[in-house]
Amino acid sequence: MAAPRFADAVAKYDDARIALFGVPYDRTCSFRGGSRYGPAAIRQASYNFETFMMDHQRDILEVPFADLGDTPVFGPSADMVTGVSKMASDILGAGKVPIAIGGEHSLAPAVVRAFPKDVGVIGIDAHLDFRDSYLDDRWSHACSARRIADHVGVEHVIYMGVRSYSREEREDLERLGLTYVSVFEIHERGIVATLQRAMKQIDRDQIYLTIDIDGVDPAYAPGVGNPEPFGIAPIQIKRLLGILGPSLIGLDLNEVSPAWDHGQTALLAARLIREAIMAIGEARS
Ligand SMILES: [Mn+2]
Repeated sequence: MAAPRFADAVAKYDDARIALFGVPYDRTCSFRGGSRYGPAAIRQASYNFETFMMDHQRDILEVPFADLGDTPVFGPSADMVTGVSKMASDILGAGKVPIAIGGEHSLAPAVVRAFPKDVGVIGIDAHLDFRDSYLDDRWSHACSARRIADHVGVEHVIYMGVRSYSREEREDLERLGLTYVSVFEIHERGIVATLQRAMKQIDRDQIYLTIDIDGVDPAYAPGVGNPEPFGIAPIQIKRLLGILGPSLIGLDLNEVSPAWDHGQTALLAARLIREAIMAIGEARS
């Protein structure tokens, strides 16, 4: 069954300021699979919400955005990266902000590669994703931060909400100079102070955001491939989006895995995408 387009994505492409697209790809997943069904579940969940957004006192229809549907199905991860980069490049070339809906986290470096190298990248993730390769695949979802760092430089990417990495990743981050914000620091100091530290650290005016929904606590977002306790709360990501709005040049939201969900993870993902659309729209109105 074909998924409907994302709710309120009624703008014609030429008129849209933001363009959504789905990446139903999960072939590098090593634990709980199924994020290829994420885009459809998120689109369906998006119909839960009012077009008028009380907290913004605005209607989301004031921000023209389009849904381009899903990318084709890809086999090898390198093919996915090429296809997704091309899609994002076309959207950027048309002067629009891309929002990619996953699918697994391997799509994030593919989108980032469509941008110039002088952008900064903030990630939300339970995991550092800093392996150079995983299961013989350099484009694995376990390598997202590493491949992003290849493009923008290791000093211009920072993942927030981290509470898991391997011994090898720890050695590599120290050797190569990657920084991150642990979830424990966010719980101690709050999302605003830690985001300010992250923005100062990456020192870029234009910021791309990659949200792995497993950065959120599994109590709120159980429908993920690799759940990790002690996560951040949804309202903290809303706050982060509001602060990042004026700097946001694109984003993705990934790793929603509907088979492990009772619907709440897809709902949260849809709401966060709507929040991002409002944050981008308000910053540029
Ligand atoms: Mn993750």
